[in-house]
Amino acid sequence: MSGITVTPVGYALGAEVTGIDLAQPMSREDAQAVLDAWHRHLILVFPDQHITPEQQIAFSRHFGELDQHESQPFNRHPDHDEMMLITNKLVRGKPSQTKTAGQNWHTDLSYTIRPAKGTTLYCLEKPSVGGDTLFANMYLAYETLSDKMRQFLDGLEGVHDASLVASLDKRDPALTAEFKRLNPLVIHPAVRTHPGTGRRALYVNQRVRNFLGMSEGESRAIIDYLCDYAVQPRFVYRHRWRLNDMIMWDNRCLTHLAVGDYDPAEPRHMLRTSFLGEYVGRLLNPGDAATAAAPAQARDLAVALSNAHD
Ligand SMILES: O=C(O)CCC(=O)C(=O)O
Ligand SMILES: [Fe+2]
Repeated sequence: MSGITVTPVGYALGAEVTGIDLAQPMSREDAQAVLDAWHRHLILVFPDQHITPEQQIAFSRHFGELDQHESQPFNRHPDHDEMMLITNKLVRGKPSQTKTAGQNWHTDLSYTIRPAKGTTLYCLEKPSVGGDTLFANMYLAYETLSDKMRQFLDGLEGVHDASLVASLDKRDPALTAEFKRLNPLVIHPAVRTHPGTGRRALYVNQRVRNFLGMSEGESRAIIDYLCDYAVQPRFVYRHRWRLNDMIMWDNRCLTHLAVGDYDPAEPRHMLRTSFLGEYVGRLLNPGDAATAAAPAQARDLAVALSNAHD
């Protein structure tokens, strides 16, 4: 039996998990209990963890194959391709490329053909106040829309555009150009069924340029409406970081945002891993396969799917 305790910290989503030391190998029972809690609460907070990058990677591997970040020319961990630095500190003596990462509502790596199903983020340094992260429950967003709106959305696909990632203009221009080249336009369903829970969730965020078959003008009004609707306060959990918090969220059924509410002169330093999800995406233009960054199997599948839809 698992010895973990799960305590909800938000009504819409979020729970704290105690009674587990992530520096130790995880038992099968604990891994199952964490997975069940994750499916129920969407974001889990493990307070007061003292772990190395290797231990964070080992924990993450319980939940899926790890993204090697082929799509990310920015801030990979120097020793581990499975890890990214989300930091405002200098990286190898240079300004960090992720100091304003995540500052629009998004779900991780949705501009790739096999987006991350989950992400872990571990807090090693934090500002004296603020630097919070918001999370919104996309099941609730979908389930509370009208029947007509849900029927409309059920048939739609969104075009996800990496150039809509927040504050790319603040990053190194050469790396940003490479990032865009590696991440051509990708299509995902506007509503996804979560394989672990069977529930349907809205999969539209501020990185969607338009819906397939609709103009950008037509799409814009609907995307803006849905993005506003999905993040209303009753659907949101606000995470106020404590040092050594390790958190884990589900990108298939929530959207999140780094608020940026802190003094940039103070360090904020986090380590992140992402676990690969289902094969849901395909390239808008199959010709982009030559440059698209993705595990080979995902790329082959995306090209096959794109051709099938031509
Ligand atoms: O730094 C944060 O609060 C979150 C950044 C983010 O969106 C991410 O790491 O996926
Ligand atoms: Fe993110």
